[in-house]
Amino acid sequence: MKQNNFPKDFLWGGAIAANQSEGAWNVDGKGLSKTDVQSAGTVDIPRFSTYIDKDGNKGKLLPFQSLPEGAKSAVFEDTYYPYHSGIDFYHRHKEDIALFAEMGFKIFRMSIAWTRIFPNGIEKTPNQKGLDFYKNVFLELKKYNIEPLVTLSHYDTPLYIEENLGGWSNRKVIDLFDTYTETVFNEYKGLVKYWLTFNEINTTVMLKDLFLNYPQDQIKKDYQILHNQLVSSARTVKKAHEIDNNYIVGAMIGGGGAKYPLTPDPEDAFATRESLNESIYYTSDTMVKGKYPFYAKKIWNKYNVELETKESDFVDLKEGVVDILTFSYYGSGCYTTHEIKDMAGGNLMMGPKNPYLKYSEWGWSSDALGLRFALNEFYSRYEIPLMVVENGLGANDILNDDKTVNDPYRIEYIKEHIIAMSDSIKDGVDLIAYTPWGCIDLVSASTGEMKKRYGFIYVDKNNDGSGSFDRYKKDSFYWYKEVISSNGDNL
Ligand code: BGP
Repeated sequence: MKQNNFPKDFLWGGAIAANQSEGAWNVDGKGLSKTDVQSAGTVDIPRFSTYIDKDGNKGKLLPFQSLPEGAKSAVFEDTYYPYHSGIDFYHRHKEDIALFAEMGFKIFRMSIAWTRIFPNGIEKTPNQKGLDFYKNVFLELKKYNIEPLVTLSHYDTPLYIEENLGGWSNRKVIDLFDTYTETVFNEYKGLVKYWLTFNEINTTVMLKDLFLNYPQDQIKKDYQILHNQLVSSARTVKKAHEIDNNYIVGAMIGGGGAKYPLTPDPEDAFATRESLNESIYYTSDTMVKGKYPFYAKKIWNKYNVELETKESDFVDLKEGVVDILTFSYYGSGCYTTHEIKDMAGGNLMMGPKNPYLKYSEWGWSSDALGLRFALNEFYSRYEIPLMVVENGLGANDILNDDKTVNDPYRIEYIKEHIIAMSDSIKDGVDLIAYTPWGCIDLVSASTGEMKKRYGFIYVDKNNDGSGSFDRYKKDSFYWYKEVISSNGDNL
């Protein structure tokens, strides 16, 4: 008997991103992405980017810091860069896709590295080997009837653009991104149906909450960066529809969308609402409704933001509204106006610790009901199809001597979230897909570690880059396979 609410055509799958999985960082004409100069870190030690200053001294930058005058990004021989080898998806994708097919995936979220197609982001003609690589991946997926869901930009802007043009704060990058997206939309017509523009596009304006002493000037710049990306995203949606009206293009919002007041103090409730407006809805409202929300002005005033805009931007925003809304959800956050002792972080959030929730080894909360909360919030606001395109538990799995991995904690986590999604569908939410993050172990984005594993498939690679890179099925592999084949009945 059917126990859940998933529709027959529900898209079960998994998600990865180019920079965290492909490796082959300088192979077949690929240029450097800004993530290629990022070191490894830990939960306590932040990752940094490496450079040489104008006097030849080595230097390190935190994510929001800019290169000093005259400095150049550089790859150091004595530094380990975890993305350079990733999990070698570049060479092993056939084996990996076969494993996804064995689990019964209907959809697979991945991203294209802009630098494989246009190595510096500025060229006029694309790099054929880069185009061929993704074509082969899409063909391989097609073989198993797995629908690709392709993110066009997953935190990996070409390094050339970052260094020489000032990155996304420069409006010229909008045109360069147009060239890249138009190229891939034409190239992969018939092979791809679902596209996402920028991964966790709202991240830029959330950084200020993650680092102490975040520079005020940088906050203004962050709103400009986001504006340029929102315009770029809207133009991308328009272009996609012009090239193929079967293309479905989505927004991808990070940070979960579930945040609670820590106390019943009305001040806390209101401040929480304001915080959600700033971090999540400012971005998603603009992408879904085609214009900045009424409270945008208040936010700009708060941070003294004066956006550099063109009239055509507002036309683009209006005409380039997304078809679907997708988001990442790992756990919920709290907000308070009172003084707090216990802080907690996790996927772009930093705030008071919730005494009712469990926290992972990396300090991320686990809150399945929060997913139902977020799904209901997003759907009641927009009433367009939703996808949960990232979710999962990062844990330090152990590969047993017999090459098995017992990960009941992951099964438990995903199971609770599947129940929450099923309940949301019953609530009336039009949820069409679920792609848990890191369906195969990959390099962590926040810490650069390998041991923060999310996969149903174990990859034999260690934090320092050693290992055979061989793949092994975890217990959760067999469990998820059964979930998919029963369309969510057998949990
Ligand atoms: C999201 C990113 C992903 C991913 C995930 C998990 O913010 O879109 O790229 O890595 O978080 O984070 P982490 O890898 O830091 O555990």
